Amino acid sequence: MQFSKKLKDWVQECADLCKPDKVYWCNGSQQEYDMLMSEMLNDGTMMKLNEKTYPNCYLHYSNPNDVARVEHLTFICTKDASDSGPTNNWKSPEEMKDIMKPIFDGAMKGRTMYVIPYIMGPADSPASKVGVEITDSPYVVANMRIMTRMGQQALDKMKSEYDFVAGLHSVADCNPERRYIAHFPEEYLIWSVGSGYGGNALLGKKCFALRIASWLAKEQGWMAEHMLILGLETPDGETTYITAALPSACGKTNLAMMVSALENEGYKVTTVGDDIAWMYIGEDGRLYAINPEAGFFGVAPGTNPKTNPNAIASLKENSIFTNVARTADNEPWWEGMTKETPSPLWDWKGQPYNGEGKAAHPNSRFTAPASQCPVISPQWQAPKGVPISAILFGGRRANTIPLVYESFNWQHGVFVGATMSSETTAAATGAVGVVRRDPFAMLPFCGYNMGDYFGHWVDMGKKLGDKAPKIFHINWFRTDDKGKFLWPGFGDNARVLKWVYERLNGKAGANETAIGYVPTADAIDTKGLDIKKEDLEKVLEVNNEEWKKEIPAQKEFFDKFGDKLPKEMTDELKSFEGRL
Ligand code: GTP
Ligand code: SPV
Ligand code: MN
Repeated sequence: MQFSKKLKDWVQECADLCKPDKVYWCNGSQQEYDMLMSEMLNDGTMMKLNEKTYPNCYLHYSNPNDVARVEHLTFICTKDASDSGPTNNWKSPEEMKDIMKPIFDGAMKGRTMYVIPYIMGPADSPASKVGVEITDSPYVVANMRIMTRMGQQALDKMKSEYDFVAGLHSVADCNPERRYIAHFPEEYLIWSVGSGYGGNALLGKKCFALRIASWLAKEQGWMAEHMLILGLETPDGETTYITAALPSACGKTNLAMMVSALENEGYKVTTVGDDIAWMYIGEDGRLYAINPEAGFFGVAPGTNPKTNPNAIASLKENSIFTNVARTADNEPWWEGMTKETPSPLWDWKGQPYNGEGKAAHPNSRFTAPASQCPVISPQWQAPKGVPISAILFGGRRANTIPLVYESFNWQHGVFVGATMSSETTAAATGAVGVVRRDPFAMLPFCGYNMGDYFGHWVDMGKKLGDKAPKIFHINWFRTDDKGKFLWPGFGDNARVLKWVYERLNGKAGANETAIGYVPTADAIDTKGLDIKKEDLEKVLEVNNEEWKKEIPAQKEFFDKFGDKLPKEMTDELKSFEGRL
């Protein structure tokens, strides 16, 4: 078969370059997982956590120089620089490979090369796609087993696929000076070297399911987005599906599985996905979404039985913890898990914690099977996906942006997405808390020219016509003068979802403002919520003077794209200025 020849040749090519001691083809079985874990326990890569309270759970400390995505070392290597665009790092494929080949050369000597066939998406979904990752990290293999459908089922699916996305990964010497995450979308190829961490190393996630997939999606007329997918059950017994794009560490996992504060009114949330959505236009002309992943790679700090009980339930067994702290009972711990810091405690570097700094790394994570989430949607593996009625964009902004607003129409919604901004977080290396443009929460993940991406969004709206989902914007993070969050967030965000749902059905009250439709204070259900009237007004406030200050940054950002910026976006910016 032609296909299996391509796979075999590529694996051989990688082995010739990386020179591993042996090549191992992963089948994804429990037995294989247990074998890898016992090897990692022996060599210190993993620690076993408390078998009684955290059965089959393990803890891994990554290299302290390797704890987050590295955006400055991430490249989109297209033949033509303009296809990568002004928001991505670019090198030609030849130059990038010339830089990386010497690092891969012999990098797996003394190690095993694992070949991981995997599916992104439910095995029987026509929207799913196959990938193969080659890695020298058993930690990556173990995480990929939770995050994807891995092993034989992928090889089986490949037989009917025209191609697969190939990803070569080596931790090599884990040197930040010799670390690159490179994408060659024209070849459906990923090369990642020098990091063993999360989004840099689990190549199915950001590298394939967002960067390469967004390229494919543009070519093929679908969408690959950094979005959660949730089902909102409403008092009439129906479920409305909503996606939301929020930048890294800005609340997707939490929103996707929240315990609704309005559960006794009949509003309940179920989870389809917490990080990535692949969306396509279905036979009925509506937009459908599948979750390409099979697990959660969630932010640990801040997760506790109050903020996110469903995450806590999901990670209680069969999970891997990365860079969290550890208690005397061999249980994982992180800031925000309990009020009191346990003592004694060992920090994420394995040192006794003396109360200075953070015990868990701010970007410490849990890897948990999605099937363990108590509110996983009965539809989460539906081959067809779920029909989307609303799309939310959001960011982490201390000022200016109200709790929620609705865009005037699809094109205006695309403008809202294109001008998104957020404070940076610990999910990527670099300064934290700096406001930057993060269009569609895709700044670090768009695999092609972001100007063309805006155009693709405009086009999708034209295709969807009156069946297009309504577009909203949310911000849980507005603060008062003292820096305290004005909105309680978490389960109380259900109050915002209720408003969104009512807007879809033409029921809820709103004021028309320069930025869009903003709820009237009495349109947000505050039953049982202890919030001061002035805080609610403040969190919903639209101050045109503050918004005028956003315009120069939006213009400057748009100017980067030159003639790649769709005219629709220039028009929207002009009308926005006019309204202000
Ligand atoms: P990635 O996995 O990096 O893509 O992140 P994410 O968007 O899934 O973010 P996540 O839900 O893990 O939340 C990140 C941090 O924000 C955690 O520390 C949460 O506790 C916190 N957070 C989430 N939702 C809220 C909210 O409604 N209010 C406040 N104040 N904090 C929140
Ligand atoms: C993110 O940073 O958006 C994540 C974590 O979801 S990682 O897989 O490391 O990209
Ligand atoms: Mn993410």
